[in-house]
Amino acid sequence: MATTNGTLSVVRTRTGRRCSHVETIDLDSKEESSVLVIYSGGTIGMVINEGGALVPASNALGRHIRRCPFLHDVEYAKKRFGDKCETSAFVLPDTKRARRRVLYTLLEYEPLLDSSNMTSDEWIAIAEDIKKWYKSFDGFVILHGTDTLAYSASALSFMLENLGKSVVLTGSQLSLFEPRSDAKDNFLESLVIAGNYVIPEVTICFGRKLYRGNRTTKMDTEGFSAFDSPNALPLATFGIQIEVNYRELFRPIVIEKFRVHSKLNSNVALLRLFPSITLQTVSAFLRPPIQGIVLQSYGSGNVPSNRVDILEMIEAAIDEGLIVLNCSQCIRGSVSNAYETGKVLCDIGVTSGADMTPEAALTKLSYVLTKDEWSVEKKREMLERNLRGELTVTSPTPSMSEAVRMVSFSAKHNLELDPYTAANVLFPALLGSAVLDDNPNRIEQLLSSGADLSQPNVDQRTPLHIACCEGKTSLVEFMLQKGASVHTKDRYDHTPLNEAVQHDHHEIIKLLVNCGAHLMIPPKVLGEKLCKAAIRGDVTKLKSYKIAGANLNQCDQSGRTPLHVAMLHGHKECALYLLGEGCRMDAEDMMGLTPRDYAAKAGSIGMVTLLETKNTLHHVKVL
Ligand code: ASN
Repeated sequence: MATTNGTLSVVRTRTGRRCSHVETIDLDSKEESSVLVIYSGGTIGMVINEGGALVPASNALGRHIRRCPFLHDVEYAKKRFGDKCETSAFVLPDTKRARRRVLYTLLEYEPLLDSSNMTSDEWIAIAEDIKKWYKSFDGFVILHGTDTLAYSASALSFMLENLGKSVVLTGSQLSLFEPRSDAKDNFLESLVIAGNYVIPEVTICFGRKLYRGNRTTKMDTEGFSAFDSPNALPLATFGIQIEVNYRELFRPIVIEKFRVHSKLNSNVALLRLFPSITLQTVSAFLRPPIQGIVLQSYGSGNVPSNRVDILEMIEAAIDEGLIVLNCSQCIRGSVSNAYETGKVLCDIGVTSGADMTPEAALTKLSYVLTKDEWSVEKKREMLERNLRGELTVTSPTPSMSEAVRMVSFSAKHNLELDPYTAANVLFPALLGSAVLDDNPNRIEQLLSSGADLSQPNVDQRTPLHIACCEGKTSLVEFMLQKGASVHTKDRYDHTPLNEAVQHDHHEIIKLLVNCGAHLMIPPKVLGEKLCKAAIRGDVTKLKSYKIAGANLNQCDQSGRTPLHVAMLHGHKECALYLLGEGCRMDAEDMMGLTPRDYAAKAGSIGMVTLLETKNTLHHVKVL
């Protein structure tokens, strides 16, 4: 089904369900960022049908956004995209307080769904699209109905493994087409977050707050503050300033690339206990094909311990390999073994769901059950483990002693600093100096005092930028294992990977790439950089780009590849390296000239011979 929404042209997929082609955005300014908006449905784009009920309207939201001055800056788009501005990417107006202008593309699904009609197939489709476009965009926003938003966010949080970029889900209580809609703020704030902050989590942006998706639940059918995360602080709040709670962010702490786990097990169920529940009801939940249930118990994880019939039935099912995950019916708090009525569950092998929401517990179960490489014991163990910040593990509360010391220092010296400003300004500086001193112990100390590796300094540089620039390989590894983000861009648009490439730290480049880092440079600009290196005959630099994932056949604005210019300037070693990496001798520049023509025109006989040597490639490999 073809739909056009600005930059989007659509191809039907195998399932016939969704769109699959998106134009990427080449950023040409350091002040811009790119966001892919996946539009799955929900009230945000609904209209009233003939029957008087709200239903999603296809091909309408994109057109409407183009006419909304608070969501699309026509003037900027005209300047930026010229004649193509009517179909170009959307441009978020200048929000003054956000650093980058957010350019975004809309990918509208077909059909659009009320989220009550969504299934795990849609979660998989969203996860696959994020995978497909992961390298092309700085962040992702998913427009979604509110009814099952918490389920989708929870499921995605598990499926998107080693996530390094912001994925923000949002929706609204009133349609964007309505004047009093909450959609405008929710959408706009989501775009600001996805385009300006690296919050490597699946989050929900709603009612001026950003929540961790798998901690969130829909609390209100009517209010604009429809969501809450009762057992976790919001990750950010939107006032005059956007206050990001950096210390609360969850980050992958392994050096592994982003990947998507696109399988979920549907043989799961939620069993909510109630007084006088019959054995037949319980038994219906424990029978095949069910493989796991979330048992919603009373209070802090209690069940009727006098119902031996039920307990024996549950125990028998567990012995057969069924997983029973215990969560509370209460909105706030955790299950525990405080009461005899709770301890009985532990005694019969029920797994503790700690303080997970039912949405998180169910989707985690569904995810864990598809990890075929794990035994049942391992699956139970992983369910109790904190995988994506979905449950609380008691860790020592970081003391603010360091920040307090800073404040007393500032008080003594008459500097006006409250503890938060002090922490925001001074911690990044102290971390930076610990990096320069190659001192992991001091970094560790600062982290336990409340510092955060993702908190940027005034130049938006993180400690990882500094370590990559200085070539501190073991510190880079150390910080990646502490969750440092590889995607943060500094004031000059440099990621840690750019720093490592610029300074030719090959081991660091490898580490970063293994942790999911990739070059975010428009192809022609990359071509210019490669040609510049080849003009200098700088093989080390070309190797740096190669390790970072660059295509060495990439041409510049004039169609010249690095091999063209290496030939032109007679850099033999460089030409040999490029040939060895499979660079093409027949690549033509804008005037139809090949590297061979360049060598001939430059009068470099040696280079022509080099190219003409029959066994050049073999020779190069040997070299
Ligand atoms: N029924 C709608 C949905 O979940 C509710 C909403 O989006 N506010 O799609």
